[in-house]
Amino acid sequence: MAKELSKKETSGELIDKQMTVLKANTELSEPEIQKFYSDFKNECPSGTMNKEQFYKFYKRILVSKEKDLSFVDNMFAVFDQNHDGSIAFSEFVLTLAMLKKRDLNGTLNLGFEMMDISGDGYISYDEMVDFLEKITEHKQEAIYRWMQK
Ligand SMILES: [Ca+2]
Repeated sequence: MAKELSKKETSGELIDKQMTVLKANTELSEPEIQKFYSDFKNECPSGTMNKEQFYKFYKRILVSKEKDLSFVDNMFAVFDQNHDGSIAFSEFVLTLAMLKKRDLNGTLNLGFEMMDISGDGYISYDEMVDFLEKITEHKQEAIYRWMQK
């Protein structure tokens, strides 16, 4: 789905089909999506967000409190759902909506996608080690306690 949308998004405006998909899969209204789109186009005039732009976004929005930038690559892989190296508007909005939901399936999928940097559907030994190395001791303890419940 994201792959189909991203091809068309790079050149033009948000089309009806994209709006329908985004409205159906998020709790956003049409004016909210249009506002998101106009902000997105301001930040990313090309219509897609590259890693450098995502780094700035991540630093400003997602980790403004703890300043932990170790997960940028992992989060980029989560947003870049079709793994073409950039984040299309639909990928951006759908992933933010998924992050906001926070149900058990969403949390598990997020954890898996954060580790699966290559996006091949498997977590390699190197991906696992890389992920665990980025987790601070404090976070490891929190995960351990969560697993004990
Ligand atoms: Ca993409």
